[in-house]
Amino acid sequence: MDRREFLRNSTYCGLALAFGGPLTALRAHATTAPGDQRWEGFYRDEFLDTRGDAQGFAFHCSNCQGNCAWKVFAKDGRVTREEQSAAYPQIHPRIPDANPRGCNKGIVHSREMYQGDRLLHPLKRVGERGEGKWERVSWEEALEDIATRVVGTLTEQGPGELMIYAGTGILSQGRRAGPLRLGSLLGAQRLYPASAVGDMFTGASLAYGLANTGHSLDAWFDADAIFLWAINPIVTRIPDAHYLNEARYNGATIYTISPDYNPSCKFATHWVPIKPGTDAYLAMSLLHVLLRDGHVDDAFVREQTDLPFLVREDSGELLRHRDLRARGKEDVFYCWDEASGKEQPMPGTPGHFKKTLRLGKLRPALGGRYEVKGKEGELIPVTTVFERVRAEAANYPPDETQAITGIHPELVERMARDLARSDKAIINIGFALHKYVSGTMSCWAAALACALTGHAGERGGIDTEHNWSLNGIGPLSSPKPARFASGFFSEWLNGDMQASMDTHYSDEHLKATVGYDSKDVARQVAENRESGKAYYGKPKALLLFADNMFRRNKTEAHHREALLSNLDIFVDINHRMDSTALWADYVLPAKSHYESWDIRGELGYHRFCNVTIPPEGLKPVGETRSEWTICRGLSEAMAKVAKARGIEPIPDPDFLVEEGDMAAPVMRDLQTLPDDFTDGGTLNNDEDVVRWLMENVEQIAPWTPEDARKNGFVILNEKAGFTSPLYANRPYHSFERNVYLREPYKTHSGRQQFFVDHPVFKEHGWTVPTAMGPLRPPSFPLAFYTPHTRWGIHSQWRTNAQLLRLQRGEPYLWLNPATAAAREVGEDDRVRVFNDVGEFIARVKLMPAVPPEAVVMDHAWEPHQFEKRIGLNSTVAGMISLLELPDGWGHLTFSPNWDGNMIAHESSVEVEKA
Ligand SMILES: Nc1nc2c(c(=O)[nH]1)N[C@H]1C(S)=C(S)[C@@H](COP(=O)(O)OP(=O)(O)OC[C@H]3O[C@@H](n4cnc5c(=O)[nH]c(N)nc54)[C@H](O)[C@@H]3O)O[C@H]1N2
Ligand SMILES: Nc1nc2c(c(=O)[nH]1)N[C@H]1C(S)=C(S)[C@@H](COP(=O)(O)OP(=O)(O)OC[C@H]3O[C@@H](n4cnc5c(=O)[nH]c(N)nc54)[C@H](O)[C@@H]3O)O[C@H]1N2
Ligand code: SF4
Ligand SMILES: [Mo]
Repeated sequence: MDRREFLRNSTYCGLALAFGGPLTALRAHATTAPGDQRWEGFYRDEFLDTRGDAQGFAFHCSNCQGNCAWKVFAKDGRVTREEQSAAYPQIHPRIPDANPRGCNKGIVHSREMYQGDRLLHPLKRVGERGEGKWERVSWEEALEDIATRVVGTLTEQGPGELMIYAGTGILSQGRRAGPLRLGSLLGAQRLYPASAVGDMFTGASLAYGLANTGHSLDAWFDADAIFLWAINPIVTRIPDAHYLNEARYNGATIYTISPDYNPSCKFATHWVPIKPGTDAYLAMSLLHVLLRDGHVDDAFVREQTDLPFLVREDSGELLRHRDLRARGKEDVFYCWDEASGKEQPMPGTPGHFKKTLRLGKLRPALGGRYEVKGKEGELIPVTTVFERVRAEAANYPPDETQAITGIHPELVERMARDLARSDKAIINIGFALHKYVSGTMSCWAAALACALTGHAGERGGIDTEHNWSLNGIGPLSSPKPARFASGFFSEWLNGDMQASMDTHYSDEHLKATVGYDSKDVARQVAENRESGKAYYGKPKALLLFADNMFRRNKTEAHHREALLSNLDIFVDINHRMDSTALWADYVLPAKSHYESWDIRGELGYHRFCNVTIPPEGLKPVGETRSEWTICRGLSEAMAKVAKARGIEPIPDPDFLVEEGDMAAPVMRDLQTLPDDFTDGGTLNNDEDVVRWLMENVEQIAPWTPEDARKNGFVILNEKAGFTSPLYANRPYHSFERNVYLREPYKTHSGRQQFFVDHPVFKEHGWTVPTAMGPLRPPSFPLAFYTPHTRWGIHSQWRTNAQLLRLQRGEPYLWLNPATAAAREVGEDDRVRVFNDVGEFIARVKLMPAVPPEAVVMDHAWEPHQFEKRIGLNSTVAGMISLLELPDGWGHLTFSPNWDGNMIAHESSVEVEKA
């Protein structure tokens, strides 16, 4: 509702007219004398009017980790406002509560719902793809045509040619279940979203066998030291950022490590102004100081890590049982036991009969060189992982890495000291770190720094992205096996990304900065295609839900063309016309955040599981339908086609099920699809789905939808923690089961792992954490990186008029005044940003806070907000890291905890006046 509309509709109207028209009325109020209460009346009336006649609850199911409960008000079936719910209980009198939660973006959704780019009706493309010519069609017509074509793909080409991908626009458990379930019944490809977008924490995967690990954010409050490493919580974790201020007030020392003075820096005690992409050098220098000064928590390291494991000096590999015994095991590893003066198998390794980290009488040596007798009686020289780590870290004294990182040695010493002497220290690894090739190493080294200083459990440690464990969802989202595919790897191949990598990065430069070249990448990619990371080929049919694939990917247009050229049919399901929907054959209008039942409990920054319950009597916006309803409609339309054509169940031999003593292929039965989808008519709508989840996910027990009606949320129980219990009255810390109960970690060694002897790691000298990068080529002078924006969750809310007014209304980038002056560019000038893979045009905002060697731009303007509709990813060359490709070595085997990233921040650019 705009101002005029508001004035027309509101009860204030009569009063305004009495003053001689709305404007006069406002002016009269603006000049009221002190003590005049009429302004208050104005707002009270607005409040009353927009609080409407019905109230529900909602959260935003976008890729925002906030997960905030809102009250949503509606009048005459139309949402009129949202208010932050402030009902979360305090878990302990000494810990600040999680209220009120919310942000500038969430609160505009009531307007965004009705704004101009909202999709209202099914649309069918009538011009060329991307031409923007559409015809409005009925749901029946759209579903029938889509069903006919998808059934054609399935019967003629097989189930693997269909991709049903649910992107990051619906990351809740309710709304996401529709596309997942349909895809699973049909055997469609399903990309792993975390790696498709570049949000994998492979450094944490290496160390813990877990990518997402950490704390609930109230755990910041009583930390002694907090290291914000390539993360900007003031902007990207808005509703929890208060815990940082409160921690500071409570005595914490806070470091921010970032090239720009980002908004979180002013809440820190120290800013560590690192040069872009050089973090692995800083991390190695931290290790250098810790080891040099003996800051080693001896007991912790011996028991909880692989640092005492023996390494063969001849082969450079871990000493294994099979080295000592004929037919010995692959996964039993050894230490040098000081008590018995010989090698001993470490308990808790996967192949050891003792499934505990408890050392008993063992006293594993951390250092030294020894000899052990091999299976043929030969003497094998061995040393420890600890020695290897110490030797590697010795190469990175802070006064030498300063030339690369720009960080003064005294600051590094201070960081190391603060980490070592803190009772509780947390290193938050931001999502920006693994968008550099060195991110894996930086994070792995930071994990090692936490291990050396004993930071785990209640003493803190690494925090990447923390999620809760929700069991029991499988039968809903994956009743049959689907083609779960590596996200980054599929995007790499589907988008033909190697082409722009080869253009932008020369092999000599690659070798010099990261030690491998494009041939090494191509070879590993080919090897993985044969045997490793799950990849199912370019799809022929794509049903894309809530994903802006053609915006988020690197070399936008090249990726798009490579994928589109192979597609017989592309259907986009979104609540608004985004840059990807623009290229679809069909666009189907979805409901958005406030409009259907939903539930979200997996985000681990707080313990509350939010539930969306739309206000009573809410009218659909246009002809929008929920994802569940759309998928049910598709299943019905497909069954109709299958019946008409007499299509029998299609065998899918990629997946086998037991049938008596035999293995039989899974059958994809199109005729029974609607019944299978609704589970015999019990899961008809979103409310049914939410009820099912509340009844079947044990972490949500004992709550019911009726409980959620009180405040829009329920509270997860103790079982929600992956690696620790979630205590009712304490912040969550990870790895308590390992640290206190001595349960093995989910790694190859059963311990925190800092030595990997996969052949690729060995060949490139990566067996222990080391430094590499930065990779950006010198052919263009400026680094280009794109932190996440305050004004949207990626492209969501990015076109909202209110928010655009707060940020110049059109795409702009930040330039250091010196960088701008050298190019005779001034404030608000239009500039061309270019390199050898693309170019785009944007305005300049002069910003002393960004480093002179970089162009920094808020991530996720829509390409169609730029001139010529070319967005910022046009200048980002494709790049994947060889470190993230190896597959099939212990815990480094494709799974949600081992996949890779599309590298976003290693391209370089030049800027000139447009
Ligand atoms: N408001 C808002 N919140 C969001 C999102 C959003 O779009 N908007 N998106 C969500 C999602 S999906 C994600 S992935 C996260 C991302 O949020 P964050 O984890 O905070 O990551 P970024 O914003 O990409 O970058 C954080 C900071 O990294 C720093 N940085 C850049 N390059 C380097 C470097 O080379 N070294 C170091 N040490 N620091 C560097 C920059 O100062 C930047 O501000 O935010 C989530 N939250
Ligand atoms: N250069 C560069 N590239 C990057 C990054 C970077 O930092 N730099 N960051 C990367 C990261 S971390 C991420 S997470 C990705 C994010 O990139 P994308 O995954 O493309 O995220 P969005 O642009 O938010 O797209 C989500 C879509 O979901 C839609 N949507 C929202 N709610 C609903 C709903 O309820 N129903 C339906 N059907 N649709 C809905 C939204 O309208 C939006 O179009 O970008 C990646 N790309
Ligand atoms: S966008 Fe995220 S932080 Fe903002 S209100 Fe919604 S859930 Fe909360
Ligand atoms: Mo992300």
